[in-house]
Amino acid sequence: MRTTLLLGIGATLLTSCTLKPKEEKKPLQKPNVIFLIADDIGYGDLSCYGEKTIHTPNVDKLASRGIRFTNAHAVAATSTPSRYSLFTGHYAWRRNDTGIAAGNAGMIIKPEQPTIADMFQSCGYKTGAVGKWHLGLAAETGGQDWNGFITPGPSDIGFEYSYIMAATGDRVPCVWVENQRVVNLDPNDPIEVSYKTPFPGEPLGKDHPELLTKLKPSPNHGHNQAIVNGISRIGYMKGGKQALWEDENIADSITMKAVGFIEKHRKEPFFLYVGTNDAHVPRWPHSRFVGKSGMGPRGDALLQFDWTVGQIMEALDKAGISENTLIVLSSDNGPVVDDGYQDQAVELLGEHRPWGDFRGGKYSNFEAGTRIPLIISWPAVITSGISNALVSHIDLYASLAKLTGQELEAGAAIDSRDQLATFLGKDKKGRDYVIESAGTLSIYDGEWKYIVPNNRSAYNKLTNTELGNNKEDQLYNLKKDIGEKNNVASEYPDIVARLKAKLEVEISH
Ligand code: NG6
Ligand code: CA
Repeated sequence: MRTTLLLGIGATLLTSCTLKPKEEKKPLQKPNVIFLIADDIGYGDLSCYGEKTIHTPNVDKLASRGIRFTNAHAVAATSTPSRYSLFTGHYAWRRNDTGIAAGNAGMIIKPEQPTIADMFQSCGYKTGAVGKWHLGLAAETGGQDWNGFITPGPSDIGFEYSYIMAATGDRVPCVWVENQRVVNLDPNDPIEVSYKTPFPGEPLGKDHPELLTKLKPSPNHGHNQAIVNGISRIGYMKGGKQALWEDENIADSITMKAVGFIEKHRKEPFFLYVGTNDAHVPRWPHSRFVGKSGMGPRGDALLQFDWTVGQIMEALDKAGISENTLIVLSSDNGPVVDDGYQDQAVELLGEHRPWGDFRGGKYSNFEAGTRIPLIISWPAVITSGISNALVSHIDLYASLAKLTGQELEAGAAIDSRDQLATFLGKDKKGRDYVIESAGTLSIYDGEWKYIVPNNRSAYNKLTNTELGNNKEDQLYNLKKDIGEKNNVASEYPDIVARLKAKLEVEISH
């Protein structure tokens, strides 16, 4: 089976986009594929993207071996819809239930819906998901058996192995779930989770600030419910004391499991999704990073992310599989400084601009919400460089299906287009346009960006983010006005009409 597929791959590569191995060595084996998806890391948070204030040497090394995209877009400005779209090749905004998921949300991707992991699995890859999940577990909200086998779960949507946090670092349950069972659970101390009702006798952050020994929530942000490791969270939780994660070990745990997966499967093609936590709140990096950035926990967490990248690259080198491993490094959405805890991110930011030259940030329709770093490296095939091509996460599914020679099954990845040549640096243009979402939709064609009018608030006072909402049409020329300062919709009604028409065609699909 493997041999046939291998021949298929070679043929696909050569016929579909006239790619060849850089040097005429042996025929290409199917590449391993790793998605390394950071959480809330912005365009300006990695030194290879030009900001001078933070130093991320491992990411920069990866970029120097691969292609660094300057015009790459996530589908959404928050995690759940962004990751949903990445995994399914289906725009999250087509559904009304893909907003930020609670820690006890039911599976957002239903087992019958094809995913990129299914696609890899069906062509013989070993598949794994490690780290942040945030796509729900079990058939319905609140339906998880936290003390038994949690099903359906990652294995039902293509991930043979999984080691995940159910939602986010700031949402209960604060435990690792490995192959759909809570790790280290003491059966005599069962876990209970609720997003509605507190558990009698369990202290809450809002009543017990003296128990918040690590981080206190920012005023008015919530995050003042269950207390785990001296940090209050969103949601209520009881029990499972032995299973609780230590926040400072989250990056180590994710990295160790990712490296373990690589070692175990080094002799067979694999697809590994690694969702890191780091810059997402609560930011509590390991002590070896503390104080190293001069920017407090957020900056230190960026260094921690860089360390994870380095560890993964080193594991690939040690396993002798660096050359033929395709790494996609990106972020789920743009950056945010104060996202709910008093961690001094605002006070210590200094000159650092996590959003680069862009306006807005996480949650925003302005560019910084969804303009994300993207680096793709595959030393055996890709010639390194920078690409200004317009690309979106949505196309990774169809493009990697093309790479592996797979036909998309009926109904799979309906919004995903084959952009393999662009992702591999051969095509410099990319998509005609991308669609972004943050409560409303935007369409951007590489020059003009149109944001659909809406009645939502223009500003998120909690996070200090300009959200890009407006009752009027908004049109920006990003070639001349990268910071989206001048709304020129009234001057260019024809361009507004053209972009609106394109968007409507997409919406009606
Ligand atoms: C928000 C949280 C924020 C963060 C976000 C999810 C409040 C006030 N803010 O609702 O702290 O958890 O959800 O972030 O609750 S994401 O990157 O996972 O989408
Ligand atoms: Ca995120």
